[in-house]
Amino acid sequence: MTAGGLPRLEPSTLRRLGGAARPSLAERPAVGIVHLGIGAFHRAHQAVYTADAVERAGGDWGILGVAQRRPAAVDALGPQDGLFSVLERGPEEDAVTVISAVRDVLLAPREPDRLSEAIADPGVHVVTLTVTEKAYPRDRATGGLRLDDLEVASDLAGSAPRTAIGQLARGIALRAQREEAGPLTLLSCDNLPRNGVVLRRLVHDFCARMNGGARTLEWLERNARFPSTMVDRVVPATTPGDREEVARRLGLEDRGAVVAEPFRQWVIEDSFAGPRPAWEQAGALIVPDAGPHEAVKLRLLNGTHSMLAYVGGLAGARTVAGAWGDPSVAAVGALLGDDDLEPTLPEAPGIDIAAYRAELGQRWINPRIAHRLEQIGADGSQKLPARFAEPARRRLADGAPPRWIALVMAAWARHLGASGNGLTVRDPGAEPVQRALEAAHGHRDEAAAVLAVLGEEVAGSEPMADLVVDWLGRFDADGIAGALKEAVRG
Ligand code: CS2
Repeated sequence: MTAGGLPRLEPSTLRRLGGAARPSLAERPAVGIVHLGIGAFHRAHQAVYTADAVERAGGDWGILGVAQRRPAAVDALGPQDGLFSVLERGPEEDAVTVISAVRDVLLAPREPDRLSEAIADPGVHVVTLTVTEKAYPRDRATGGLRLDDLEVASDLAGSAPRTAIGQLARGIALRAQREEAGPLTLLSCDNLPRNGVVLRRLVHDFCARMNGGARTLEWLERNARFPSTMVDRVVPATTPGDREEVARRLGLEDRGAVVAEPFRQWVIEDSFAGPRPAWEQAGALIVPDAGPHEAVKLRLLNGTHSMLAYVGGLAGARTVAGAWGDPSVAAVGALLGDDDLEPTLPEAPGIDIAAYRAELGQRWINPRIAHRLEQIGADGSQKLPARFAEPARRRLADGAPPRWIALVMAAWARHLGASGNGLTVRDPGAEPVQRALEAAHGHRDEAAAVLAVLGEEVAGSEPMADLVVDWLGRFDADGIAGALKEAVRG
């Protein structure tokens, strides 16, 4: 029994329940996947696909979920034998499903050896990752591993690894010593363009510099694959109210519950080193090239999300639904898509962009999903380049400076600056930008400070800087609401 008087969700209590929410626990699969970053997104996305795939096609595809830093997920899921529920909030009604795909959990810094052993285990064929953008320590100029990152340096020096890249390299080094272990697929599920290519480069760079890494590198070349993927599902942070709702529906307390919208999508490049779950039977698309899907989603969904966070936040909204409900902000969203993002998309055969955008609008106004702008606004220093660097470069090259991307960057400057926009700043990577903003004399310096994250080409562009300066001037003269109204009218 828990403090609230309800028994905790775990196999024996779940067995007593009836109803559709109950998964079969008769033959839970053995671990075949190691997942780095067992946060809410993984639980509501890949774990759901994997549970569905196993239910339909079988296979030992249980998940060992690894928490990277904080013990919260391990403390929640450990006593529940990996069970947790997904509370799906549709526009009109909710549904709750218990997912049994997670077989075990561990906290990486507490059990580094167990993590390496798991990556080297012959029964494991796939490692998936949702570690967020900032866990890919890339040099902005070269795209290679950032050697000046203190955690990377400490991992390379042989300490218990703190970075995801160091953890992978250590596990792979062990696997390379084991004849029987077989090939391995490493699947990044983070919101980065060409996430598989990025992950491959970082793991290779790390192994090349690691003590005795030559053999591991050779093994990697022959035995590892890094498919790129596009993942999509809105997963707002779980609130106490959500947990109460789950408790009411299950009659059990679930400390690992997550909330999600009904929509979910997963596009995976068909480049696996060995066996994989039948994810396509759970609705995943397995394609030769995930690039077009990735670009469409990262720009139109995530890019517009960042606009809603900074511009909507400045206009006083606190959730996606609230920001999208503000006519000026929604008009900016439409213009950003029309003028600055859509023209930069690659050929995307089979994707109906107009229908995709219309569906995004429907997802965003779902009033029962309280997707907080603060959550989206975190880590802008990592997210903005992934979402806007390429479109901004392309628009500038086409002689069509991207006015709405410039607006987002100006709003980001206000978010990070002394006056803020009312949303808490959570972005360790933004320190250099914040320092530059503090030292700024005027709008031109502010523009240079924020544009730096979009890379040299964009930061060095005069027309781009002019646009950001223009927006900052309008904010000062007309206030955000006035500036937006005026701009969308024209
Ligand atoms: C969001 C994403 O927090 C953010 O930056 O843009 O987490 C977004 O909700 C997901 O990518 C949707 O799939």
